[in-house]
Amino acid sequence: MYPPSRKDFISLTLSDPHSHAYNNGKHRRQSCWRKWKQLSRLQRSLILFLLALLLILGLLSYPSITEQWRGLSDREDWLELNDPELKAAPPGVKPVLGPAAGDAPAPAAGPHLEPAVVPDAVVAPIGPNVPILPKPPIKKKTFPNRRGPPNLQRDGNVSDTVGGEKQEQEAVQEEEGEEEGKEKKIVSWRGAMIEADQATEPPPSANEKEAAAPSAPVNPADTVPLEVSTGPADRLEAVRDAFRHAWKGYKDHAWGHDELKPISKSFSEWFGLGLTLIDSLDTMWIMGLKEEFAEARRWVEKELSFDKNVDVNLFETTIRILGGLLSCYHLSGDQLFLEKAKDLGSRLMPAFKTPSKIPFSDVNIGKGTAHPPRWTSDSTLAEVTSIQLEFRELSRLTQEPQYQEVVNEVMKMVHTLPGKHDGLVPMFINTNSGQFTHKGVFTLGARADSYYEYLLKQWIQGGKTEDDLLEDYLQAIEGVKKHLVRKTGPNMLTFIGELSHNRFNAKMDHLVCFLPGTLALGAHNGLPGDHMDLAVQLMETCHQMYVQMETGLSPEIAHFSLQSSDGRDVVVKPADRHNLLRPETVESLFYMYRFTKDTKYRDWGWDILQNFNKYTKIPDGGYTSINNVRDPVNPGPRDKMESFFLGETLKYLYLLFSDDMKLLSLDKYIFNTEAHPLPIWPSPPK
Ligand code: DMJ
Repeated sequence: MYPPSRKDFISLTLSDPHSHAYNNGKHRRQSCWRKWKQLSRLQRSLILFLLALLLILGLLSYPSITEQWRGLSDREDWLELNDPELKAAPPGVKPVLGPAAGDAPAPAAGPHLEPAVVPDAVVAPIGPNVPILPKPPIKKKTFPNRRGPPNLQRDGNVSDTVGGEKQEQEAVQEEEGEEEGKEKKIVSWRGAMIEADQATEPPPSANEKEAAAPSAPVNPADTVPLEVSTGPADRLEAVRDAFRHAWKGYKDHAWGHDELKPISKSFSEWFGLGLTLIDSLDTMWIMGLKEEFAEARRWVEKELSFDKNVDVNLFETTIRILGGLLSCYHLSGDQLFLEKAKDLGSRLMPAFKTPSKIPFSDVNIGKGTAHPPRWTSDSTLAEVTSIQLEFRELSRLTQEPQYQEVVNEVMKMVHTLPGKHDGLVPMFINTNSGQFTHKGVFTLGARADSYYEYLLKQWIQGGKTEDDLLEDYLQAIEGVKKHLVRKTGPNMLTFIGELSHNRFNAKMDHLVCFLPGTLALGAHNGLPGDHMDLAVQLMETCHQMYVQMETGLSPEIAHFSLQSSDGRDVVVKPADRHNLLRPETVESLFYMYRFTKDTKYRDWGWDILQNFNKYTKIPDGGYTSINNVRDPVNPGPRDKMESFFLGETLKYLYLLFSDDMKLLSLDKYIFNTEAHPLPIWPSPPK
């Protein structure tokens, strides 16, 4: 519910409509002064206040202008630091940079904490094997929690922004430094930038048209020079190296904290629970990084405490921490992880104490209280329907039914709820009424994605016996095919768009690239063959989202051209050009390779890894999100390494290159939405 709009106002008359027109300047000045003196004190103060505000706004906009200029000079710096000849290189062509130096295993020295110090400039060592990243963007504002309020959509396509939500949206835009993004409303959610305008089939802008060359799907070799293809063993070792490098940054500068800021060599906290460390544990186990695993385990044993007065997000904590702990317990058999999982699980339970039994988004794990976000009593649909694998498993392991009961109740409610559209679900659900809200917008991207994923995976987890889950999944995929699947005009690439109040929007989040993998997993488990056909087509599209970019890395959001005259298939809006090191495409590549053995999927994954190494690797340790996948010269490092880069992206790459098909067999394990493997149950749920 929103507060009623305020009706009180102050009327201010700045000119007298009946006054004469003046043609004498002095007279005009005197008259202005007289009028000024006639104003009440309140009116004068108000005018002065407005003038001061305008001045401040003017001053604030100054840095963004200078920053544009600075961006250009950064580009020059980069070129000068390297080879002058490079200046002549055509756009999009970047020198091949080999693996960075300093890839050695993490040093034996113990972890240490460092205060957050942001250097003015990052000067990378110069050498043939060291990628040089440009200076980090200068942040104008910092935000305590970038996973801000959701973008509520009412009455059509434009999101309503209320009070603090609007301020936060604007500030997020400022933080991203994407001046062009201001033309639309965007918010951050689970790290994603989400566009408010949901229902257009936008023709490319004049500039985009100009830039778009009519093309067949791009061959990666045409856009980004790649190293000579290597065998599976080398590739496995390359992923291990990448992990060690990421871990080194985390260990050196963020040990025990949530996320590494690799450029400023500091860290950021989200929940204060060592998020990256826990998210990474099973990856280390799988990669055989024993020393690293042992050291991290010691931290879990000695330092990790959930008895903390801290608000955590139920969904993120469940998929990353609870899922990570449960997975480690299964892989290592170490009771410590189960004990920690039990402790956390019980502390998350207050989230379910709501009038509708639809859980609140946030829980204070120390106080045992829960609440919705400040701006709404809604929960996000994907969040309340993507915690089931973990809670159900916790019940099975502990023989305590309450965990499984609360999450099964949510699924039961959603199963029967009105407001679905051929199996597609709205993005929000109210914690008081238990009804869908903001109906009419349907996406497979942010806020709905893992609902679909968990329908299938719960069905598989429970031994394929829970018919409601299968029914909902099959219906949803039919809904996807009917309403959301389209082909691009230029090269007939199949993509998944969005539906907003019956209008189709040719927009696809990178998050949607989980779908090829999920469809393939369904087909592998006996679901219709056309699911696999769709998976193959979508996998190609997700691949194209990478190779059609100058860095060979996908943007956060792609728009697709529907007209054959449009030239390019994939169009990226300025505000969507960032890459957060997300896993969805490599996740799907892993499934596709396991089920088809087509080596092209491995090659595509290999290209992605190399491009992460070229454009996101920080010489001293760690990888960073970047601002612009279309600018290989200045990709714009963001100074943040998401925990899912270690928990998911590198793990799926490793599994993609591994020849050991028994390593986490997909007939024995299902991966939660954060890539933490959990066993498929030997017997159906009670
Ligand atoms: C992860 O936390 C999970 O994969 C989630 O389901 C979606 N977003 C991120 C990765 O992109």
